[in-house]
Amino acid sequence: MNSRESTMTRRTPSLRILKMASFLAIALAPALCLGGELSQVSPTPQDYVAGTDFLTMAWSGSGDVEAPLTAVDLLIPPVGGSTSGCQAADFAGFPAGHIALMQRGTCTFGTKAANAEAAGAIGAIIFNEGNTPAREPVFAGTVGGPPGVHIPVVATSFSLGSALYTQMLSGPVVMSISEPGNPAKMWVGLKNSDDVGLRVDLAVEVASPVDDSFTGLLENQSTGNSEFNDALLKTLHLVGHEGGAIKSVTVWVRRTCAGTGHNSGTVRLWYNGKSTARSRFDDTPGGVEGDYFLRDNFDLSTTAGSSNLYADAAVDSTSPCPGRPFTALGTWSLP
Ligand SMILES: [Ca+2]
Repeated sequence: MNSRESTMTRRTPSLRILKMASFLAIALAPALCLGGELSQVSPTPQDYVAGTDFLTMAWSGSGDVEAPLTAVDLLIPPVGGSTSGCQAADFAGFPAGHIALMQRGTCTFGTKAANAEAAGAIGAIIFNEGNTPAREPVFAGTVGGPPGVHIPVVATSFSLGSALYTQMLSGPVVMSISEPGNPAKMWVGLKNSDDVGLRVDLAVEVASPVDDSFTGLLENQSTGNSEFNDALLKTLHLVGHEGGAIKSVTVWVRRTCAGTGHNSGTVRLWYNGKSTARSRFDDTPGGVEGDYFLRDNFDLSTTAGSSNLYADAAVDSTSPCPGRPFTALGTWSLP
C-alpha cells in the first residue's frame, strides 16, 4: 500500500451496516438504511447498495448529482501504479458537469477529489485499483480533513469500477449520486459581543466503533451573539451517515474563507443542556429520535445534561484560504 494514501481499512459489510442508524442516536430501528445513494441512470438503470457496492468517503461533499461519467486516466487492465486523477493534466478535456470515474493509486484520495472538483466534476467515483486481491473490494477512505471537497465522492470495488468503464466503451453511462447526509445540530454563539459579524465554517466528524467516520461541513455561517439565548442552531449534514453506534464526536471551526467581514473572534459551542433546551446537540435519523448529548468532561451521553456549558475556540483570518486550518472545539467520547 502506498503510504501516501489516506485509508481506513474496511472490515465487513455487516459491521458497516450495523453501525448505520444515526449520528448522535442509538440504532434502534430494525430496518436500517444507509444515507448515500449511488445509481446508474442509463443505459442500465440500477441501484447500488451502500456498504456493499460503495461507501461514501469521509469529508465528501453532499448533494444530489446526475451526470454522465468521464473516465480519468484509468489503468486497465490494472498492473499497479495508477495515477488516475493525480495530475491536473489528467483532466484535460474533462467536460464540466460530468462525474469523474477514477482509480485508486499513487496519490491521496483528497488529491484526486480536489483535482476533479477543480476540473468541474460535480461528483466522483473512485474504484479500487484492482492490481492485487487486497485492492479489489469496496474500501473506506477519506478525502482529507475539514473542509474536504464540495462534491460527493464515493468509493467502489474494482469490479464495479471496471464494469462501468467497460460500459463506457459502448456509449455514455449516466450515474446519480445522492449524499443528503444525516442532520446533526448544535448551538453556536460567540464569547464576546464585540465579535458580532464574525462568520465561520463549521465541521463535525463522528467516529464509529469500526474506525469509519462520517463528516459534515457548513460554511459561511453567522455566529449570533454572546448570550446563551443569542446562540444559533446549526444543522450539519453528516454525509453518507444514517446512524448507528458511535464512539466520538469532534467539532471544528474556522473563520470562513468567504467575504471580508469581521476577521477574528472567539466562537462558543454550547452543550450539556436539557434535551428540550437550546444547548442540545442532537439529530433525528429517519424520524427516529435517539440522541447522544455532548456532556461535561467531554463525555458523550445518551441523556441530556441540566446546565449549559460551553467550549470556546479563537479563530482569525491570518492563514490564507483555501488552506486555512480549522480549530477544534472539542472531542466528546463515550466514557
Ligand atoms: Ca495521471
